[in-house]
Amino acid sequence: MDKPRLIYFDAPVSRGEECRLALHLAGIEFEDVRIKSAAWPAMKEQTPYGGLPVLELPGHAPLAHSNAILVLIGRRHGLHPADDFEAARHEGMMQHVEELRAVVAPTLRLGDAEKKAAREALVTGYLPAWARAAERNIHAEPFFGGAGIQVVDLKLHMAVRWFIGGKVDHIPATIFDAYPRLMGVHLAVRDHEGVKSWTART
Ligand SMILES: N[C@@H](CCC(=O)N[C@@H](CS)C(=O)NCC(=O)O)C(=O)O
Repeated sequence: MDKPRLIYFDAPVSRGEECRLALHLAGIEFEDVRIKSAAWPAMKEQTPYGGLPVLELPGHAPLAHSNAILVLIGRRHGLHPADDFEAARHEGMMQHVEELRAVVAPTLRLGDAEKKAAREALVTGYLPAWARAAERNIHAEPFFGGAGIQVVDLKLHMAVRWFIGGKVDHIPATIFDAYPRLMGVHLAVRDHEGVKSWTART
């Protein structure tokens, strides 16, 4: 291996896409390894924790868990705060996004009727509570930490984009409309030139 490899499923979404974006914004040339779903079961136990993404860096063991990957890239390439308290605050928000995914992911596997009930409950309960907590922890603009884009912003962007695309059944695309700071971060990332240049090539 002579350059970093980022291994994820063959889709521009979620934990994998936020890591690809971080590598791209960091200016790192990397091998974008995309795994077809059919190949995954045989690979699963070969990964550190049984999930993707995995980042392979020359001379190191494979690294898993999206937040660990993002923080490493961010620290090395100016996309994560140097101040340790501010860094921890960013990591808290990144964990907040992971908790959202952990709550919503099980509904992906439900049958139609159960999925509808579970998602409607999320719309009235968990999702607004999640967004309110995100909103009260965003103190700057346009990005979470102020003027510069950082890895936490990529994570917030991917989470918001997932829901407002209108493709998550039973969850209205307007779900985060009432949260201007959260939406502001999402829009600032969407419109960032480096992000657009990645999106344009995939
Ligand atoms: N905590 C891990 C979660 C990894 C994870 O669950 N990834 C999903 C894709 S986003 C996955 O690998 N799903 C397939 C599986 O669990 O078998 C992270 O942040 O990367």
